[in-house]
Amino acid sequence: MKILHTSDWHIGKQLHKIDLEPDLDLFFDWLLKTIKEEHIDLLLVSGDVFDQANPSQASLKQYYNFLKQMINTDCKIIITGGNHDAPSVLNAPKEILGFLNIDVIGGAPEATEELFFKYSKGDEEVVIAAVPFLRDKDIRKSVAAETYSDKIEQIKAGIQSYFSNINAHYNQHFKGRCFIVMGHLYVQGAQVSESMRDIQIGNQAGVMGSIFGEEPDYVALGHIHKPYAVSASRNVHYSGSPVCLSFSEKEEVKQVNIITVRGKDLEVEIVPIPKFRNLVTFQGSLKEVRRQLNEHKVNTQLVSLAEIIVNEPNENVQIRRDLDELLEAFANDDLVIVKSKLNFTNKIRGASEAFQPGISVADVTPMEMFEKRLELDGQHENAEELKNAFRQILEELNL
Ligand SMILES: [Mn+2]
Repeated sequence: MKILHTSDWHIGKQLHKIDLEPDLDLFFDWLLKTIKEEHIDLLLVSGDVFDQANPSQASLKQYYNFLKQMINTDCKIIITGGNHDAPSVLNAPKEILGFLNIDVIGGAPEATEELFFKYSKGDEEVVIAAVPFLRDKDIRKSVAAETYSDKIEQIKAGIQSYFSNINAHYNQHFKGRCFIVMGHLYVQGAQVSESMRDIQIGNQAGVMGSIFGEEPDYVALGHIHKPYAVSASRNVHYSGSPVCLSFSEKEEVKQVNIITVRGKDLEVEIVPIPKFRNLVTFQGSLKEVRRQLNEHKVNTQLVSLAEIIVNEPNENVQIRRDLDELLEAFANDDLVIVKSKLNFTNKIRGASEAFQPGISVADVTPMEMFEKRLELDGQHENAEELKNAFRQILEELNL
């Protein structure tokens, strides 16, 4: 039996106002081809199907268009919800998708057994625990946490006991069979990228890889966009996102994982996804950046997206004007500039660093803005607490 693990599609994602729909269209074409050629029996999607809790009609269309094409294959699908997904949105078509061999777990169900699926092909049988992103209410007892760090400890303990219950259920009903656990969470050790939320950058609710216990033969994780083996020997893997979702991911080779199951023996194969688009950063003086822009040639199916960082020694109005002019006039079939930044390395003494002209609000995360605001206030005794409280608000607002 062959299983393909992917996650973090983020359908509907825009990178600095550029829609990544064509990138995902190319990925879905490639995925369908791979599923057919490799004779994949089961597709696992470990959360963050959509980028937004309320996906646009175009995003829903792209999702159903992919599922529709999958119906013509022999491959079954299990989809779980991530922190970006609204459980109700994923679950809405659950009943009808179930008839089409597509199982959906949008959010944590009441009963553990609802997470369990059994698939067999010939003599092979696998048991899947399709754990979605676990929300506060799923894992935390209704005791009020005194401080942010208490809350984080409660969340970690809650996640741990949730996965212990999953293993207990497996031991009780399926012991001895090949066992795959899905999850959408931050496991410590993984690297986070720009496109992740501040709460994950805080790293505070990260759990250890050991929470999955001895039982699973493979753990199919989502949430971290960089492909990453938490433990290669214990088969705990992040497949990563299929396309680059931020400039910090531009060097990554994206992948899907194909797992071949023979009894209790598993073989994991890392399959690279072709690059459909390059994200490039051009950095240097305005003159150097201009040269790099003109020299860039596209070598992928989709036009490259560029961020440019101009570093000039001294504050100079003319440079600012020249850069604005360049951005306005730049037109190229190979490249679109989506982000630009102008730095003067010799700062004027006393000038506020927090709100330099040339930095767009769009380039600053809410957390960075808050931190800068704190800095402007000067010394704050409880700065860390304030930051944690702000992080908590962001998390609760799902920003
Ligand atoms: Mn996520």
